[in-house]
Amino acid sequence: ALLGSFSNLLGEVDEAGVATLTLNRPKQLNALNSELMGELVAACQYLDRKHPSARVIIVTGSGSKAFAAGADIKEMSSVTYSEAYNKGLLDGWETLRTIRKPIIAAVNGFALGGGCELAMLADIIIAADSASFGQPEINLGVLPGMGGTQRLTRAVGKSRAMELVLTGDRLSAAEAVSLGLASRAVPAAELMETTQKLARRIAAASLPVAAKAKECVNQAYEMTLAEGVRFEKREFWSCFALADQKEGMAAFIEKRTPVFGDS
Ligand code: CO8
Repeated sequence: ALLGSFSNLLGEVDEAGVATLTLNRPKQLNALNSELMGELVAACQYLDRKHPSARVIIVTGSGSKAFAAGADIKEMSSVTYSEAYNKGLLDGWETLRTIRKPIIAAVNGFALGGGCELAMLADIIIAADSASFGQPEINLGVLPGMGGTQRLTRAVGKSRAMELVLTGDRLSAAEAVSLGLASRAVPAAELMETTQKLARRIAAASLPVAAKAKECVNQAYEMTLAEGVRFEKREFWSCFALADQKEGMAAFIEKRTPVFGDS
């Protein structure tokens, strides 16, 4: 079913609970203006907390050329420091961190600047072989401002991140996979099918357990190992408060497919 009406976004949810949000400014290579940010964040919040059946969110770009070629340079070009600071220019993107359902970025073409940072805000990146990742902000007289200096460094290590951020050079899909930035690269024509297949597998899990597992993995970037392991242990123990734990283990023992009720 179609999801709302947006100016910069297409949204739908299928029977399996897989929501697809498509950045829809193809003529501007899906450049991320503030209106698009507002719509994407609101759509994700709605899918996360209020939609009756959405279980996994796919974010992709319309057209074959770009996932997103960055924040909208035309919108930003005349912004002053005080406006950026006082209005919190583009800081709404961090709200995506509060989304509990898994988010998969299906990267078709350019994922540059804010586009690369948006992909890294997702939980899993699947890249079309046409994908190209980079942080070209240095060439515009700015630096990555949507988490790029932090998430790229955690994804590919300091030396490579430093090179990418200081030169604006791009990574191919194959390089992104070999560095661990993306989990796989697939032929462009198979990108959505592969991503939907993965999303449907994730959608079959117990929703609260998938959300807990996602939160635990993300805590690996926030905590020391000792704190992270303690966090994980408590979340693991808390699974035993769910009927889905009983169902999952009973189904294994009875050699059948589990039917999770999300409770
Ligand atoms: N913003 C606005 N418009 C864009 C953008 C963009 N980021 N990227 C492309 N467009 C527009 C172009 O202006 C052009 O429009 P028009 O036809 O009206 O001239 C149209 O999209 C097509 O683009 P091109 O003609 O340039 O297409 P090419 O195939 O020749 O080139 C490229 C494709 C290489 C992707 C090229 O468009 C490009 O270099 N784009 C800019 C990439 C970039 O520098 N991105 C970083 C932006 S800065 C950023 O993201 C900062 C994020 C942090 C901010 C957060 C603050 C908190």
